[in-house]
Amino acid sequence: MNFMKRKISVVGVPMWLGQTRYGTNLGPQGIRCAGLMDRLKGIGQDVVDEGNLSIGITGCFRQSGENIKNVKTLVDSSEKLAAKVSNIIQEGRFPLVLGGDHSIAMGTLAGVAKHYKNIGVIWYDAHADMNTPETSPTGNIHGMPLAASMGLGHSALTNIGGYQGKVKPEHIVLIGARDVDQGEQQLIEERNIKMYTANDVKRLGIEAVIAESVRYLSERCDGIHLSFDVDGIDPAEFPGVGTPVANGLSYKESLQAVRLLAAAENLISAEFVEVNPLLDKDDVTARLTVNLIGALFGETAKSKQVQRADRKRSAEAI
Ligand code: 4U7
Ligand code: MN
Ligand code: MN
Ligand code: MN
Repeated sequence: MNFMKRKISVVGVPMWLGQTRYGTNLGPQGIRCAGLMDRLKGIGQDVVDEGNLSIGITGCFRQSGENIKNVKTLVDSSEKLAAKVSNIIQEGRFPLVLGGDHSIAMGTLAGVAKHYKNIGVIWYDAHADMNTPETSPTGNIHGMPLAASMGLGHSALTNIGGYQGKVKPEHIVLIGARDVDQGEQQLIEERNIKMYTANDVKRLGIEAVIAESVRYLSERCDGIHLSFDVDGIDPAEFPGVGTPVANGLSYKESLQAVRLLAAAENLISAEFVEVNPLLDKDDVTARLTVNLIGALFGETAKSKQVQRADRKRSAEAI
């Protein structure tokens, strides 16, 4: 399988206030410590680690009178991330954003959408993340980023980046959904949003789902963003997540999904979110996430073997 050589800039976003469980802020370091940079360099990608975004979380929860938590912190950090992502694209590089909880997608998309009029989004997730303060059962912003990016919900969120409507409903594909709230379901139906539930994937096969998704988005969009929430994968295999939902996609299916996306010339940006090292078991979620990211950028089982042999040789040389 061919893969794209890209100039990748990694940026970590140590955010956890989009939900209530401390630990997703440690996601970027967890993923790095599981070997991300060496793996991407090992397959010959030009990759730079730009470090973590400094988002200055000072307090804990802030709940206003509305059903939405920590708005100000989230808006400030999303503005920073939007500017960072926009700069990376300006420099001709590919933004690879490491979360952090999924609220960070508002910032990523605000940055990417400055450069692309019609971004296509693959939202790989157990959830639809299309709540608004009116529909949200929790008030947690990590359940709202896709609605906000479509221009729906709290005005502080929809205006991130200084403009509204980063993504059009017909340019979204949900993959792996299996815990969709009532208001979200209504929105999906009203706006005719394309969705492959976890059951659809089992029925159709992941190859067909990715092929159809890429075809659908390529016909309509000028680039594809991958927003990969690791809770899309079954919690038996990916335990290090804050909102686990049973009957998920398998790791094997997910690896196949990103392998297929590695060949997509119109993939313009990606984020991997919701890894919580404090809830993980023996770092398995972080380590397998690195496998997924490696595969998205062209790593194959064979290239991993070659790297292991290289490492062994250089260890012996010392
Ligand atoms: B994630 C939830 F109610 N829908 O809005 C909500 F079930 O980024 C969960 O996908 C959201 O992990 C999960 O709080 C957000 C809940
Ligand atoms: Mn999510
Ligand atoms: Mn989720
Ligand atoms: Mn839920």
